[in-house]
Amino acid sequence: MKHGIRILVILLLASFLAHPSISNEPVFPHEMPTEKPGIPMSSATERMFQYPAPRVQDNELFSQFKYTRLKGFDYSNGDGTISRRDPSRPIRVNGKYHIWYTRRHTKVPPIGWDRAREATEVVPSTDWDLCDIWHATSEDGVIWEEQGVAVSRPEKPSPGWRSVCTPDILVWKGKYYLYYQAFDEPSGLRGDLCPVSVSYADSPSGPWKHGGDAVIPFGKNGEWDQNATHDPHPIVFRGKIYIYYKAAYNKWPEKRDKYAVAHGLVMADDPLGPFEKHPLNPVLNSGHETTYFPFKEGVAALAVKDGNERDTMQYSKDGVNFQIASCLSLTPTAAAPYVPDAFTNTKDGRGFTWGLCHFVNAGTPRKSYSIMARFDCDLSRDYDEPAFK
Ligand code: AAL
Repeated sequence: MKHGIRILVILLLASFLAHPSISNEPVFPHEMPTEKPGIPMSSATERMFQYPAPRVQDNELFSQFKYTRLKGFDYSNGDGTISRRDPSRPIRVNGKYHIWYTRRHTKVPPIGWDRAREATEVVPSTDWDLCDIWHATSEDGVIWEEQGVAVSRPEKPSPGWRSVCTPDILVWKGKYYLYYQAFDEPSGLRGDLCPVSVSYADSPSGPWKHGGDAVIPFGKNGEWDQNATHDPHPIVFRGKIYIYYKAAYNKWPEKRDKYAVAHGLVMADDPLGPFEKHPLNPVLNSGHETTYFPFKEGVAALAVKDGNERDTMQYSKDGVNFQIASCLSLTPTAAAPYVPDAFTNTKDGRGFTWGLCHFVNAGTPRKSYSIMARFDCDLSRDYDEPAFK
């Protein structure tokens, strides 16, 4: 018995001496300090000081997302011949929300990018092949009324004759500008290596006038955006038009195993250009689509799908140097939030509580199509109620 007690005492003493946390060093304060304290810290604790304040658990750039099915859109019983995807951010004009989106209505569903060579003028390769840009309105963001085509494919060989898709909206000096991808070949061949066109109108209901092609120019040979500028996403920041865009490099067809995405920034004083590329491009290293919004004095970005930093919210004071602000899950794909101050040149961005997104492959592999949905969240500084109770 005595022998046992002696062994216990020796063991306790040994563990006390070996344990580095039992020391006279100050421990980390109970309240998260605003300044980094000069005490030894673990990597995880040290990293907390790289996040924008407040650094507590209730990070205002964190949210969960709740999804709601939209009403008012017909999908031809899900036979894959009608698809809606890549919605623009909703804007509110005269008491109604307006959106624009990629709409495909073909006699047959897409045959797949790997069979793109078999695509014809009526047979689509991918979901966004042979599409036009449509317009819908809503009073509550859930029940939508499809208004008809806003920008249709121009005559061959004008840019976009094969497909126009993936629009987003800018409101600038009382006029409306739609930026979108313009395909000259089926997606899956060299069609995806396409630039951005612009159309403009005096009213959200159009008519839309063609305003230019290749407004976000490709990079020089060897540059990351040398053959695609996709997903144009305009905001007004520091008095200028900032358009964030994506380039998917090594996209189809040759080097799918080396596929990567990044986002760049172009800036202009005139919505029709010329747009100047930011010298630090690319500014985001992840995210299949683009979602940027004014937040506080800077810009926040949602990186969803694709890349090492997928499913993160990022923040930058200058719209250029982004850092991870939070990690998210079940994020909205192709997120298009309703951001009331997206175009007001705010210096105190408020965020958002809802928006639209899309779900791809809503049908079976042979009857593939996409649907749009609504998401709700609490990424607004003016909204204290959590979206989930
Ligand atoms: C979308 C967008 C672009 C791509 C394709 C259609 O979600 O990223 O528009 O080209 O997928």
